[in-house]
Amino acid sequence: MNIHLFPYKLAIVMVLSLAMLERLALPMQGGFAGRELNTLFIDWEESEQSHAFLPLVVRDFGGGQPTVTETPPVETATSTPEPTNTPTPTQTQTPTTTPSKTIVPGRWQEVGAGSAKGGGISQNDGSSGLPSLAIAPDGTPYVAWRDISGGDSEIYVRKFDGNMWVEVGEDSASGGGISNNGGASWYPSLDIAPDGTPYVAWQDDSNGNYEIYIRRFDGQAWVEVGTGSASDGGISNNGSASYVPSLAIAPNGVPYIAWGDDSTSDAEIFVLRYE
Ligand SMILES: [Ca+2]
Ligand SMILES: [Ca+2]
Ligand SMILES: [Ca+2]
Repeated sequence: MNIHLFPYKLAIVMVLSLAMLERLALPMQGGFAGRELNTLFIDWEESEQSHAFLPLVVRDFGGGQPTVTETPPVETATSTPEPTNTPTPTQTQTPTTTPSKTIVPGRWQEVGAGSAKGGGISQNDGSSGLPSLAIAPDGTPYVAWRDISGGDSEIYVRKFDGNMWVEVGEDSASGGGISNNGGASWYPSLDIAPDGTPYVAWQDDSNGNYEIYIRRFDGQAWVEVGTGSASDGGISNNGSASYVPSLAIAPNGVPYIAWGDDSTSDAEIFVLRYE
């Protein structure tokens, strides 16, 4: 406890803590109101808290009721350090590549722009139809179809290179295509061997009746699979109509072909494989 002597007559300006003000206000108002004082004794306890927030107190004890004016607390105990280093924003990097198209899972998506609208992947003026699709071991999709853009019906092939549908060898999807003959070439069936080699079988009437033809792409051109597999009697080689082949290649690379054949009056299913 400390005791301080202050010779004031009209007003006392003190810096006190809010706690001390409360302690002093009541006894001073009750004991000294209306009296002139030359001396005022004020007691308070020193504490760290009393210096933390110091209200300004003006009190008049000269002849009337004391008045009290208080200003908002001012924090004086600590100072806020000024930041020494203001971080400088780094240069914003502008993307240089166009974001890829957003893929929404659970929906059928185009395989390359326009693969399922407008000119599709055939992109020609002739009638295009009867597609057959297979996926290579590396994921590359191949499509074969029948097309009359070359004047008579031919077999065309394209594959998707990850960006667009391209020909597989020269003119595989223009002119005479991979059939390239004067007969009606129809109903292609496409499959991919385990080594990535595409094979296409189809029915063709270049021999005067429909036969089953087949070619494979050797990396340079579409070549026959065995002598005469895509000319004359083909692999069916009979006088009856042989049509709508179904091609599949075994895991060991052996191609199998089934087709319908009018060898009897009620038609039959034939199968061959190449070894
Ligand atoms: Ca077309
Ligand atoms: Ca043809
Ligand atoms: Ca035939």
